[in-house]
Amino acid sequence: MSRRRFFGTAFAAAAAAGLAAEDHVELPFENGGRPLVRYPQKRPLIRLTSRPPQLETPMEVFDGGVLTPNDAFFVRYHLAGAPPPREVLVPGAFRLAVKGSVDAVLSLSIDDLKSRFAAAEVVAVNQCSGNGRGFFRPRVPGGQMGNGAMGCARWGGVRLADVLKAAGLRSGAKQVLLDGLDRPPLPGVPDFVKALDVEQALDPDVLLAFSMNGEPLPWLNGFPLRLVVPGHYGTYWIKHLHEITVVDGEFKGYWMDPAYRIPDDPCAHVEPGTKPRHTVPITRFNVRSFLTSLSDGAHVGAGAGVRLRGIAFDGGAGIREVVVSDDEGRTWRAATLGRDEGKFAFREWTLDWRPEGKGPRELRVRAVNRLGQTQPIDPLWNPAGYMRNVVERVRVHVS
Ligand SMILES: Nc1nc2c(c(=O)[nH]1)N[C@H]1C(S)=C(S)[C@@H](COP(=O)(O)O)O[C@H]1N2
Ligand SMILES: [Mo]
Repeated sequence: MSRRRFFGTAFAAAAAAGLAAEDHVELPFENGGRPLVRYPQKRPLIRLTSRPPQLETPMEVFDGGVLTPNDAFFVRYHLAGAPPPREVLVPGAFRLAVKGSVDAVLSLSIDDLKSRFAAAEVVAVNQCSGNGRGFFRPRVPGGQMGNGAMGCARWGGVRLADVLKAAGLRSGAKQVLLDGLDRPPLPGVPDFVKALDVEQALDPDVLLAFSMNGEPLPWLNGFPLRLVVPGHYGTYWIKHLHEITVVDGEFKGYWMDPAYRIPDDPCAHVEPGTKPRHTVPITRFNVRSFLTSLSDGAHVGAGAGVRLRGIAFDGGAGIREVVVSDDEGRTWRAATLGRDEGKFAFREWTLDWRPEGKGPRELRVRAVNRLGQTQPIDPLWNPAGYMRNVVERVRVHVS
């Protein structure tokens, strides 16, 4: 069976009946029940919606190393018709167009990208702006995700800057618009198009990626080509990228304004229940850290030592320190940081813990980046449920 047929039938089957529900998880908030569902090229993942497919990674996957396996990587789409039609899966037919305020319009196949531009690679976290939205109190509208809308991969491709230079930016060029092959299901629904300022688009860290952890991109993560904007929220990481348009003005499309905007405040927050007076487009990740080796409710033997393990990341400064508390934040101990895979990657941390006494314990983990930025003890709130980065707490039972 051809690749194309395989995807077609597998999707039809999964979509038709919500089939292949293998199990069920309860995310720790109201209405947090979710099926674990298997999609093409994916192991069973936590399904938020089926049209379009939106899948979360179970937390225990992050305990397996700093690179999230492709088959466990989360999936997020906006338009009900996504992923785009399976014609996309014919790599020979695929072309990336570069047009607008450029000297030469380009039409590039994946092979053109590979042969005409220098290879580039980055290990980087992709995280949805709404990762952890389900925990917001008061609750906010939008996909009620736990913390599984994130992942870290080794992305391979070419630099967006090199492709833009090959096209030749005209002097008035101000923004670069990025569009994927998914199309609105109805007229009037705005196409998912994002904009980067030219300076940002020319940043050598920004890639047009065709590989993920050494394999072609999975279908649901943007095959055959996606944008990778290290340190920036997933909303900019356009999947199935097929059109780059350079414009002289500021793009005002729906997905830049009013969508994906945060309060214009250093911590992107407002008083719970209120609206921000001014907003700006969301950009970089704030600092986050997680304990991955123990889940809420886990039992730990008294007297025995246990090695705690987890991950931390930020928007590209890099992680300086991770500290852990087992006494409601009165005292903190520094964890040992694992191998540095680069400033955009998950950073592993470990700490040997010997709990004293028996009974319930709460473990808290907090990271500090190289700019001295850290995580709030109490959650910050904004009406879109973006950028959650509170110090996470895991309750365990020592017995
Ligand atoms: N074409 C396309 N690209 C897209 C989106 C989309 O809806 N369509 N969603 C974006 C959002 S909001 C996120 S969080 C990331 C998620 O990437 P992933 O599905 O590979 O995990 O894709 C981004 N790229
Ligand atoms: Mo997102």
